[in-house]
Amino acid sequence: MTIPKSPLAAAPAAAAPSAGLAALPRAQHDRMANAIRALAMDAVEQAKSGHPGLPMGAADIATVLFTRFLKFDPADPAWPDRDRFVLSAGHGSMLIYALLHLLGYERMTIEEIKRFRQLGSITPGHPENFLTPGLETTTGPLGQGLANAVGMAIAERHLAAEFGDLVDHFTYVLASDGDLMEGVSQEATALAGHLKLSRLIVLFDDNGISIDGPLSLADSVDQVKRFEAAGWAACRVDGHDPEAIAAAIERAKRSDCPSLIACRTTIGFGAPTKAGKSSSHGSPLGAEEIKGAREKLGWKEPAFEVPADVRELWRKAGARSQHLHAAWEERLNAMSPDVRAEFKRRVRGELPREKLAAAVRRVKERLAAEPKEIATRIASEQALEALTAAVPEMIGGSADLTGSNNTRPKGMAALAAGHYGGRFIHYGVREHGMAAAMNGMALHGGIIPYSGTFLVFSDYARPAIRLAALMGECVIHVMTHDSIGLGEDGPTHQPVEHLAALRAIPNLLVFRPCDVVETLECWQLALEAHDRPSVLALTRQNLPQLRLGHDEKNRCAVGAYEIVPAERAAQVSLFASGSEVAIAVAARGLLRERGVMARVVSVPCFELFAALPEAEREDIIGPARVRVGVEAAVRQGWDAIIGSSGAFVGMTGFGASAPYKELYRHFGITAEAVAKAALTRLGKN
Ligand SMILES: Cc1ncc(C[n+]2csc(CCOP(=O)(O)OP(=O)(O)O)c2C)c(N)n1
Ligand SMILES: [Mg+2]
Repeated sequence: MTIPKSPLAAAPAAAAPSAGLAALPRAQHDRMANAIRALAMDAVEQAKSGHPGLPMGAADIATVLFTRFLKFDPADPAWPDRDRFVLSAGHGSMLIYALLHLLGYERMTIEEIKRFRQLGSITPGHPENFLTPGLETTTGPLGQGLANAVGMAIAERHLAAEFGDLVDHFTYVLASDGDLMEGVSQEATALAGHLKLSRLIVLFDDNGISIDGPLSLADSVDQVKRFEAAGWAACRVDGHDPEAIAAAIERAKRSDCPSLIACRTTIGFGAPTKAGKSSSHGSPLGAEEIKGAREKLGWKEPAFEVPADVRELWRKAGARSQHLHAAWEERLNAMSPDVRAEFKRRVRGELPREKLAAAVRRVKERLAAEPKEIATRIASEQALEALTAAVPEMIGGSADLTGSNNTRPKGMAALAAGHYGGRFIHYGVREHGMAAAMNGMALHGGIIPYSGTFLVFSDYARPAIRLAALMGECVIHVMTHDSIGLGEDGPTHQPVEHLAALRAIPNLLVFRPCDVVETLECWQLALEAHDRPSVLALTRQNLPQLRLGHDEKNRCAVGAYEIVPAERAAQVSLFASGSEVAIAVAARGLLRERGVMARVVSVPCFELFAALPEAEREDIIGPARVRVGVEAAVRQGWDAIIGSSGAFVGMTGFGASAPYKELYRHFGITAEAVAKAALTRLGKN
């Protein structure tokens, strides 16, 4: 096969592999790679579904990487300083399952390989890191893994700036054509090039095939030029030539920028009639084809059997980094007790609880003494000043809306190329790449990433937010300008369905605080939710402080609570979130004038409320006959609180461009409208 030359491909290869990375005799390499191919063919065949093409095509790349470069220890998959390997092309899951099995990861038994894609196995269709020890992330939606890896590489540099050589590893990615076609790859790799993440190495499975057929049907990008334009080192190699792959990785490791190695491969390598064709991408090869492949590859063993010599070679590869692990433990033990304790705390993902509680208390006391009428985005900035000082693992950022999202507290230095100790990331206008990179930072460990954009653009970040929820990662999205209350920017910028859409994502916490105190409380809850992502929906416009006096308790923790009681037995319960709580409070006053007793319940978080035992929920909802919900958004989701017979004051379509007070009047989200809705239900209108 002729490999097109790029300028960088012509650069001299490393004279010799670095110490301890000895090349394998070619025959040994081939047998090791063929073990991956055979396990992949057999598992897919047994499952009657799956993707044999990628594992068979990329087996040589993986064999070189895992036997000569990757630093890892199967005995401790969570070793903090392991190199990260991300299989971004998650459909090729059998590649990583075969590797974990062959390398000696205890739980990846041959039985698990035989149960590929079955309920309860640790070998699901696409890799799920929360099921399978040894997986760094959950992949399948193309492009996400690559963008996660960018976040991992950021985390590595940041923690290295703080903890020195306790954090000193590479992040490798195996990406497919599909990964590179997805838009998120552009956002993430542009950021990686800009930040000069030289420890990020992407091995591109450049097989020229995707599901529909040859890539030429839909794509003609020169990926090497594309990555070079983004500040990467990029080259092409023959992806079935172990020495060429090794030399390219050696070069990449020495580069002062991130590297792309386009490895030209044949999908389904070894399959007699399906190799090089999309037919090997995503279905079992069939008994005949597998028989032919075994002959072609010289693999004589029956299904699922790995000969002892090959098993031995793989086990040796698995044990390769044990001395590096031991040396790392020694370095950790040589650290001062304070640094060691702090490092371990961060890695465990354990908050500095006392410092955090003290910070929250201080701000609450200040707000009790001096109430503030400010936008919740400003309240968030003020909360962040205290919280980021108490919680050093918080790394902030914004997708080019820093001044609007208020996510950069005073004095927080930028994290930039060569200045990785900074704690604020200018992500650029890249919401999707930002959210996916944040997932990678959280997955890396030692960091709680938070960021900012407008709530309406949560759609641009949604695929990554969904995966954070699936994986159970603590990432926090500050999303400001959360309703028509943003005013003049108009309906393109005014979210109406976004709260409902975000609340529909399982395991995601969506907070919409009503004032400065609730904002602080919601921040605290988001930080404490160590296994869930959060969105904080915040206002552009000022809101009165409704929570007056000092209250030690985090009232938002139950998701909904009575913020203003009725004077006597309530006939009406008014439920509202965020900026509409003040409207509900005003409506309560109007109803009082009409002799109707109403209470107001603030609902800062549907999910926490829904998690309460039924009796507690009933108690908060209360016995009042009439229930009215108020939120400047669509009704969807509110029936769980107000019932299908409840009244709802909100939006039924898109917003409009005008000063916000006018918009609230125009769309009828006013105290008068709320009072009227209640009176109508009481038959008093
Ligand atoms: C976001 C997203 N869109 C679509 C898919 C469905 N899908 C799985 S693999 C694939 C493309 C296959 O081509 P390639 O990435 O080159 O992988 P190869 O066939 O070479 O292994 C597609 C469209 C997906 N997994 N993720
Ligand atoms: Mg492909």
